[in-house]
Amino acid sequence: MIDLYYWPTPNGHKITIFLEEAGLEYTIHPVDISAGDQFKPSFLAISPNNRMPAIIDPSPTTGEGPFPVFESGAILMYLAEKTGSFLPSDLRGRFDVMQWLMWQMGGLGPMAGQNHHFVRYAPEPVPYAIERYVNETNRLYGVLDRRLEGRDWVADEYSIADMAIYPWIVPHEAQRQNLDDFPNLKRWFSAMQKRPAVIRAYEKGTPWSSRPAVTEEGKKLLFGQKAGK
Ligand SMILES: N[C@@H](CCC(=O)N[C@@H](CS)C(=O)NCC(=O)O)C(=O)O
Repeated sequence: MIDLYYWPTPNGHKITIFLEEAGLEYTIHPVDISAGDQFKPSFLAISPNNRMPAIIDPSPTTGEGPFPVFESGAILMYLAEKTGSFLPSDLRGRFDVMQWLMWQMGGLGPMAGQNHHFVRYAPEPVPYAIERYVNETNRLYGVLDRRLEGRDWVADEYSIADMAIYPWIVPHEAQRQNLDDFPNLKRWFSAMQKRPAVIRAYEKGTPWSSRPAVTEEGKKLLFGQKAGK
């Protein structure tokens, strides 16, 4: 039984998608990032970057006691290795997936994250920042659209790359992107939306996702962080 430290945000959804796809049993421990749960010492012991998601695998295949993992990309890689699924074992296939996972972790996630910040949460409009991150999100959508031309999934088979990318495309309207401009991406998005495991994963978040993602109090906690807190 995997312990999942989770809040229903794009990075959180990646992991419930994997767990549902793989049929692994898991317990959700909500980490209300608007209420400051991510700063609790018990959580920092698992995730020193005070970010969710994180997991603890109580029974890793090495058998050396519970194993904690933070960073959603690392969690996906860990779970893929543990289960032998959604990550090819041959070198080319493996790194075809890994490069798109890294593209999401280093590109789409951070850029769309800044897009969300300046479009939705900044206390006053900063036109330069909005244009910069909406444009960069648009460029990345274009890269993904070209990759998906003539293929069903981001790599040859459905993989952890699809699982990592999808939750960052779900808020495309809020990111000021129009999927009609990206026909291959739109087709892939629709196929992802229909997967039963993806539907179940999003349903798992509903007890918490009906609340506002970030409250006014939460904004102070989330957007004023410095070293030493
Ligand atoms: N690179 C990290 C990013 C995780 C992340 O940014 N999580 C956000 C929610 S999506 C969070 O926990 N924020 C809490 C905070 O900013 O204190 C990952 O992919 O796991």
